[in-house]
Amino acid sequence: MSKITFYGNSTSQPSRTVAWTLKTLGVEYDYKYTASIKDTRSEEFTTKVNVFHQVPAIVVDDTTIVESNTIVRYLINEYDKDENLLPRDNYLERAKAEEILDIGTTNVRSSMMSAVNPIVVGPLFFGAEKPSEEEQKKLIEDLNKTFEKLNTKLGDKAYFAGDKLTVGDIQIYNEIQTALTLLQLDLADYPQLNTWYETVGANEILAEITKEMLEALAALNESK
Ligand SMILES: N[C@@H](CCC(=O)N[C@@H](CS)C(=O)NCC(=O)O)C(=O)O
Repeated sequence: MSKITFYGNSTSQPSRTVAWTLKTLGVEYDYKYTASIKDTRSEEFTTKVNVFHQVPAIVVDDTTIVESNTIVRYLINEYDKDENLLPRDNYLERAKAEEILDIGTTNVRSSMMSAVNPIVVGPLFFGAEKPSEEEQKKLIEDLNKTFEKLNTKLGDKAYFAGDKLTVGDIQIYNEIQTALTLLQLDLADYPQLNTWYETVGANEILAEITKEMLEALAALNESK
């Protein structure tokens, strides 16, 4: 079996998706806690792990892989023989599920970040000025449009790709969870999405990872 080293941290949404995949598949790995900015921009990390200074990253024996979706696809191809996290042999079913994974890191992530960065991350961690009340309202409205679209995309399905949880649900959950927590929002106006959010959040491994995120966030806030 290959030796896997995982670089990440629990406040990073895509790192949580990789952590969930490793734990759910029961893959053994060494964890190297890597703080965003402080560690990711260190010379050691950028020369040895990821020149783009981002987590998550995994090293499989001597090969480094970055980008959360590439990492989870690799882990699933290698270790998910029973097709628990993504369909394997039916390419159309696979594409339906992978589409959700990619929507998580493109549309959903950019929409969350467009609100979370200026309203919370910039002012809290980089001393940036907070946008005006009016600007904040507009950013939240844009975010709500994404929730509305996700609600429509979900329709009456239990999960985004159908009646089975796939790793794309986890990727989207982690992005939404960060936005709801940092911006103190809820999904009450999006009933299907709200039910989905509660169902996915009850996954035992995910709940444990989310708890770690909330603890890490509280510690970060205290240190400010
Ligand atoms: N598309 C990447 C996004 C990775 C990313 O944005 N990582 C952030 C943490 S969530 C990071 O490491 N930032 C540190 C930095 O920019 O130095 C993925 O899905 O893996």
